Parts: sequence; C-alpha cells; structure tokens
Amino acid sequence: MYCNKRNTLQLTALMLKAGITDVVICPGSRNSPLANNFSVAGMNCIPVTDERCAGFVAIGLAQALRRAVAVCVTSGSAVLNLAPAVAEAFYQKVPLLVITADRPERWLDQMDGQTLPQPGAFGRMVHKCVQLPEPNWGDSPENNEIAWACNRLINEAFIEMNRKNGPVQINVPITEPFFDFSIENLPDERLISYSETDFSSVKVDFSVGKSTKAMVIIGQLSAKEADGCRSALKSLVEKHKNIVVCAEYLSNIGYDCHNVLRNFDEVLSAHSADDALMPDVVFVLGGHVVSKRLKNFIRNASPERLVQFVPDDYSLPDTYKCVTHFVKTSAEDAFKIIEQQLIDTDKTFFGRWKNLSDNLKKKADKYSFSSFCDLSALKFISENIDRKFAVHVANSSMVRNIQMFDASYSEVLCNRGVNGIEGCVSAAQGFRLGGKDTLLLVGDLAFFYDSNALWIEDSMNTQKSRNKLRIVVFNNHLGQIFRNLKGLDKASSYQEYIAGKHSAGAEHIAKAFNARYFCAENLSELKDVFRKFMDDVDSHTSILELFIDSEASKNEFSKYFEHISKQ
Ligand SMILES: Cc1ncc(C[n+]2csc(CCOP(=O)(O)OP(=O)(O)O)c2C)c(N)n1
Repeated sequence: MYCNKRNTLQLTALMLKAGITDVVICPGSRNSPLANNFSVAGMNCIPVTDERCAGFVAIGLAQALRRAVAVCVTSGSAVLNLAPAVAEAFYQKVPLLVITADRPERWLDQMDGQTLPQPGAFGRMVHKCVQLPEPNWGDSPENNEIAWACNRLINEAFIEMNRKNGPVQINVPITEPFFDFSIENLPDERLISYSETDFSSVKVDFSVGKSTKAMVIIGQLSAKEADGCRSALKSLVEKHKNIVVCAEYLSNIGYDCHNVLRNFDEVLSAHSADDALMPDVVFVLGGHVVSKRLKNFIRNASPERLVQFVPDDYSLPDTYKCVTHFVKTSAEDAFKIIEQQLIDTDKTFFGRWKNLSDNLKKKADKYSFSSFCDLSALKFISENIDRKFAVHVANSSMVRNIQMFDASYSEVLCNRGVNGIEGCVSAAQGFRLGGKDTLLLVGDLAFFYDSNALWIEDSMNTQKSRNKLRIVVFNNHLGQIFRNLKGLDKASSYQEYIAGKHSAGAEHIAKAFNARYFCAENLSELKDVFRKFMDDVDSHTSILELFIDSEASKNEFSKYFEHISKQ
C-alpha cells in the first residue's frame, strides 16, 4: 500500500505518467514515504547508500537508458552530498530529477535533526528548484488549490528538466508521522506537455569572401546524439570534401568518415605554428573538448568566423574567445546548415592536415615504449577492447591519453561536465546497472576517491543486472597528470601536496565489495591476465590493478612526444 502523504503520491503518479521510472534511492526515514511509494508503484528502484555515489550512479543509468532518472535522498547533509553529481549533470546535460525529502520549513534553524536550507542548495546548478506544498486530504477549495499548486510545480520541474536537458530539484517537505501506509491507488494527476518547434534552416552569412579553410570541431556527444547526426555529417563531407573535422572519442562520432581526424592534438603538438593549418571559419558543436592544444590554437588563430551551435539558449559559450555567431539547433541540423551555407572551400586545407595526421600516425604506430608505463598499458588495452563494452574513462590522464591510440570503441563516456575525479566509478556503475557491459579506465586517485561506488546491495549484481563491470586501475601512486605538466615539479613537495602521493592498493577494496581482483606489473603480465579479467563469466565486478612506476611513465610520456615532434 502507498503512504498517505499526498504530495508524495502526486509526485509518484506524475513520474509514472512522465515515464520517469528509474530511481536511485539512498537510505533515510524522511524520504521513506517516497521510497515506499516508488517501490509500490513498481518503479526500478536501485539502493545506493553513499549519496556522493548515488548521484553519479543515476547519471550513468540515465546515460545507459537514454532517459531521465531520479535520485531520492533524505534531508540534511545527504542533499549536499549530491552536489558534485548535480553539477556534472548540469554541465554534461543529463536529465536528472533530484528529489530531496525535507522537514517542513517551520523547523528550519530550530536545532532539530538533519535540517538545513534545502531549496536553492544547488544554486544555479539546477534548471529549476521547486518546493512542494503539503496538501491535505478532503475536498475543500483550499486543499484542492494546494494540490493543484503541487501538481503544477512538479510539472514545471519536469518541463525544465526535459527542455534544458539537465538536473532539477523537487524538495518535498513531509510532516511526521509518516508511516501510514493505507492508500490503495495513486491519484489521477494531470501531466502537462511542452514542445518547441524544430527549425532546420537559418539565414546567417558564414562566408568570408574567398575559398574557405573550414574546420568543424565536435565536442562531447552522447552516443544517441552522435547516432542521430552521423549521416548528416557524411552528407556534409561528401559535398564539401575539404573540410577538416576534429573530434575526440568523447564525441562518439567515430572515425569511419575520412575527414574526421583523431590525432589533431598530436598534429598541433608538432605543428601549431604552421599558418597553413589555421582555419578561416570554424563551426563548433557538441559539449566539452578535452584538448587544450586545440583550444589554444583556435584562440590564437582567431578565425574570421566562428559559429557556435548550441542545443539550448541556457549558455552561450565563447570557449575560443572569437565566436561570431550563435545558432540554436541540434547537432544534426548544425551539419545540414553548414552543408547548405558553405560555398567554396579551400582545396589544399584538408590535404595539409591529413598528410600531417597520417605521417604522425605512422610514426606513432612504429614507436615502441621501452618500459611498462601508463601509455604502453593503455595502448595494449585500446587494441584489445571488445566492442560490446561501453568504455567509461576517468578524468585526469585517462581521458586525454585514450586519444593517442587507435581503438574501436562502441561508446565512450566521461564526466566532462565539470571534470571532477569524484564520481567516475559511480557513473560507470550506474551505466552498467542500466544494462550495458562497462569497462572503466581509471587512475588511482579517482578510483580510491569513489570506491564506495562498489558498495551496492548483492541483489543488484545478481538479479537486477547481469552486466559486467570491469575496472582497470592505473596505480602509479599519485596524480600522474601533474607529473606531466612541465615546470610543476619545481613546486615544493609537489608529489605530496599537489599530486596526492599515497601507497594505497585496490586488493582489499575488491575483497570488501566482493569483486574479483587481478593485477599486473609489466606488459607480459598484463597480456596474460587481460582476457581472463575481461571474460571472467562468474564475476559481475572485476578489478585489474596495474602497478606502474610513475617516474618511468613520466619519462616515456616525454620521449613519446619528442619522437613524434621530430621533423
Ligand atoms: C573532485 C576533484 N578534486 C580534485 C581535482 C583535481 N585533480 C585533477 S586530476 C587529479 C589527479 C587524478 O589522479 P589519478 O586519478 O590517479 O589519475 P592520473 O593522473 O594518475 O591518471 C586531481 C586531484 C578534480 N579534478 N576533482
């Protein structure tokens, strides 16, 4: 039976109508009416104890299921522990319904337990925050009006979540006592729909009055967005054969199309001063781009036109400091618009980029690392990943380094919204619970930071998800990214105070959470163990810890870039 708190029933009924049926639930009593009602309504409820993980599990789940997911927490600091995930969802544009149970407002600042100002706690990191009223039962005009307001507020939150594709907060005050589970049916609630007219043509003059050196930069896209625009890109480059397209694995667009360059960052590391590489017109779409070199290159090149396509009007980013046009449209329409509006492209531009890219690729393919390091391990793994695994990469070195190697990924994800190292394991866990075999490539700090992501109820592993989670921890005992930053090693005690040096290992964490543990400390051990680790049919979660010498990794990293930069 349902709990009798009317606002929780309205919310449950509307979530069902809106198709929001997956909820990550954290333990607590204030949110127990909600948890009970979601479960009685037959929703897919996933219990996660640590709220810091729960938010990211919900993000991963939403990405795997390609629809909005809710996370529901009790009152007090539990709410604040969702903040990093909320920020991530905001910047990565993941529809996340944040449901926070609360005491009634009259108890704020009264030294009662678990009470703090919850509405507005996420600032502008949510597209909407609504505070629900507590309508009473009974058919009085006042009760009906309060119930109407409650319904409208929930609808407003849903609309903003869908329209802006990001997080919203519904704060639900629940007055005690709340253990009356006597309601048989959900109320019939009004769901309000919202739509925007699509438009697929704009009249903007992108021409620069000469043959154009045109470049397209594709930032992070979900696999769904990439699937939706791939054929439009194909049609664009068939018509305009001389366009250079720079896209990272995170764009999910793939490299089947010959104009899309994978190693543009390496090209720029060796040739950033080459004027012939500078575009006149740049078209930018998608989310974040990792490559700092590309951002700096375009900022310095300062092209005559930079068209930034945005999916909504929430933010108008001037990432490259030279935007001349903003166009609000989808990725697919962006390619169609470029195809329509671009007139004459420079014949040599693409050839120049392509030659350099091919030459560097040949050099890189021939290169062999002289010791076991982050890059040699990653190269081997990139070449041996099974396409049935979606690949999550953690922030820090991993998301950068994967770009250096050829691989055939089916789908690549990373918390690039705000680049936090927290939540990388949780997002992968959520993705796997969403029904996809998932491989996470992660550095040691990011792994230990978020190892509570493995702390889930056993039935989640056995009944709810038969999918595998595979985690490769590159344990170099510090944040290796800081070692590769030239000049930082001059800072005092930089390994301890800046790079987070430590001596932790993953073996006992694996034991604590019932995960299989594998390890390797050189390439031949990695080669021996990798298939066993990936294919192990008996284990839902396996961890492969690579013990990597940080000094060797640093040296190999410098040598590699010196080698490919040699003319
Ligand atoms: C929550 C959070 N805290 C701190 C940082 C700053 N930071 C960026 S990278 C990094 C080091 C990560 O080290 P590790 O996960 O071991 O990856 P590696 O660089 O060794 O590949 C840190 C601390 C961050 N991005 N997010």
